[in-house]
Amino acid sequence: MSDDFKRLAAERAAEDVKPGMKLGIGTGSTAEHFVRALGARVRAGLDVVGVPTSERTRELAEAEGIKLATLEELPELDLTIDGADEIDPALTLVKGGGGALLREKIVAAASLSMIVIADESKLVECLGAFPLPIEVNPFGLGATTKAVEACFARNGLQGKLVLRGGAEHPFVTDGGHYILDAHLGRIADAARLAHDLVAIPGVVEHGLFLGLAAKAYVAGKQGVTVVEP
Ligand code: ABF
Repeated sequence: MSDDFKRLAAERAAEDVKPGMKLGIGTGSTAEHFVRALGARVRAGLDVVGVPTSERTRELAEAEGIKLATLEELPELDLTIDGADEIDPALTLVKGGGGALLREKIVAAASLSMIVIADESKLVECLGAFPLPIEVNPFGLGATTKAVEACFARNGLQGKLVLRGGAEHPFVTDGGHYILDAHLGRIADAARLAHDLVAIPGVVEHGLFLGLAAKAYVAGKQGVTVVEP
């Protein structure tokens, strides 16, 4: 059922794409529904160009016949469509469950607007139940881990940090980094935590997206609703 909702939200977003748009194309199963819906419109004659946020999305978009470019070629985009792991009432997001948060945030920040697509399970009153992905440089992982734990303590947060994939075979992002998943449970002050995390040498990026999403199409039993801050 939730996959049907993801598809509904994605198809609603695909209706917002106008001819000539330069698009940021997200990552994850909901974004994949968007790629398929966009591909159908492209094959029906819609002329757009997209910048994918992951190698996975690039492969899928190419298979759908969507014209692609790099962010170097198109440094200013009109609209990014992407999924999320959590969406709070202010449209602050937790993203990165799919491991693509760095390119997703760079592409979203290069876009005039961002629309989030999701099923209703992603809506939360307070962020944090979903583990917060923190992308880190593999160099000095131990020191960076300790610095992130100290940052949590300063923010009054209790959280277990788990290296995604495990020490033997850690998950490696498209950018060649590792991901620490922070099981915080509740993030009361996302802005303060975001500010403190990026100050840590070794932290490349984190999955808190603040002030980037203009609105969200959220699908559930009642159909698609528009969520705006
Ligand atoms: C991606 O979509 C990630 O940032 C986020 O984790 C994921 C959501 O996954 P799904 O759409 O598969 O629920 O943008």
